Amino acid sequence: MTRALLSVSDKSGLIPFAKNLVELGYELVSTGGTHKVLADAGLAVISIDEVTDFPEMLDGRVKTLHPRVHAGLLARRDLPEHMAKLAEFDITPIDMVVVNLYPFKSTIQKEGVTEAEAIENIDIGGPSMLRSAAKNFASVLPIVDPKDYDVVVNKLKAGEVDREYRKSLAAKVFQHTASYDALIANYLTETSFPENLTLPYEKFDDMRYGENPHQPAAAYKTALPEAYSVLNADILHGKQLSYNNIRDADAALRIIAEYEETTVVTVKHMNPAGIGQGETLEAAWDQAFAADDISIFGGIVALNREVDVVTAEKMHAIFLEIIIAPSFTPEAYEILATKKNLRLLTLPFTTNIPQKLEVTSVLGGVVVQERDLVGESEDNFTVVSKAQPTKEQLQAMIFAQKVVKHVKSNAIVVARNGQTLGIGAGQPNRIDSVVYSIQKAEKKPGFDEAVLASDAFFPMDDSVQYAAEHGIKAIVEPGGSIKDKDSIAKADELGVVLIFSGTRHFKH
Ligand code: 93A
Repeated sequence: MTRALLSVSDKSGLIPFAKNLVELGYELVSTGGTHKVLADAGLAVISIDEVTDFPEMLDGRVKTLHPRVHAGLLARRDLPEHMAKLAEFDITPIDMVVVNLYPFKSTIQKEGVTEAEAIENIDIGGPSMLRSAAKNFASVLPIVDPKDYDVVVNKLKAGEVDREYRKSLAAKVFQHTASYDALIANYLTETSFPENLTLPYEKFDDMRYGENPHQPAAAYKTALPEAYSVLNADILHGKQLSYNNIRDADAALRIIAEYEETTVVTVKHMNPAGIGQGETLEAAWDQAFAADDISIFGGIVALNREVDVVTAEKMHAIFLEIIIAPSFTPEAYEILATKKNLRLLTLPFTTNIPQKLEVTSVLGGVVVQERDLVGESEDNFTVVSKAQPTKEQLQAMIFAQKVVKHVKSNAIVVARNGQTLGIGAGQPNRIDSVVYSIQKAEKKPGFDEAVLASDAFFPMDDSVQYAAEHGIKAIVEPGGSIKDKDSIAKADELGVVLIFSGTRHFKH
């Protein structure tokens, strides 16, 4: 007779599955709680203590950790010595293990959970059985996911469970136990950068493709979800998000989290295209759109207030990929949803992004660092020029500093308070970004109020010179170059304000 051992915390789908197993000729063995559910459903089920000849003990910490269980799982059916050993000790082989684990994840997500409670929810016996069964997948079926019950039953009814499928079940077990252990390791780990990086991620979605159509791709979300994440947004309308969509929307969410004020952010290729603020959302949109009315096409828009009809009508007039906001009024939604492919996403916004590790791939490894969450404040500014800033210039500098940290280096942002006017991104030398951003900005109304922010120091005085000669009256940069004094002298010579922020914001 074939034997299945069932020991599950998540009892969904258990009874119909067990009934099918009985019909297929399986004898059922089970642990305390699972045994009760099966027996109450009228199924014949052997209790685990009858198999081990030992009672469950230590508050259930030891129920299945026994050679009668593990030898029954691990014996190689193709080796006569193994089978003889089972016979010698009167051990019945176990042909299927159905186990899902103590709910460690949901336990640590509970408000106010104690360490003792978390530790009690570390499953030891369950992963052990799963691993034994998975190692012996040639002969034993390891089932960790209730979603697999039906497929298993269908395959058994058809008479054969092919090796490929068995192997996939085993792989799933080791993925699952590895991820489970990773969560435990992270919960217990107090250092930022442990000996082994254990990052539990769960499939969010398979993508049609990655950055380009010839690159297969998928998205994963952290096993402990982050509330403020594009992977946690509700997709109200439109087709599946693409790989590039997810990254661009993420960039937009990071930028808009800088601002309490009513703000609209547009993003292209992970750089801000335009950012605008206003008394109303419509006014903020007008500013963001005017900031760069070309790049916005096919872009991603994030807005930090409920989208109203007037703003929706204006956005409806142009081609956009994604609009993400805390909410849409029903009328605004109706207008925007007439476009089949436009994605409308909602997410509760925050200005408080938690400090976590950021992971970036390199060939042969990853580099990890904490997020750049340094707040921008006048308190950190040092005026190094003779010319003193006005209050408006200081406000514009704070606004621009919050943008520049999200622009690919070398990053230059020309802005007035509440509106970007020109953004120079990703140039391998700083002066090119300076030239580009000013050329974009100088045609715009409001340029006379413009300040310039740089993500890193000026290696020589050419940036200050170009900016001052082209109408910029105030500049903020981190400072720290050995040639700072040249830039300061140039600022004084040309009568512009130069401020050192003290904080570099490279983004490579
Ligand atoms: O405390 S344990 O680590 N010790 C064990 O020997 C053991 N065996 C199974 N937890 C153990 N289990 C787990 O019990 C299973 O992984 C499953 O999650 C749970 C099922 O218990 P019950 O059948 O009593 O509801």
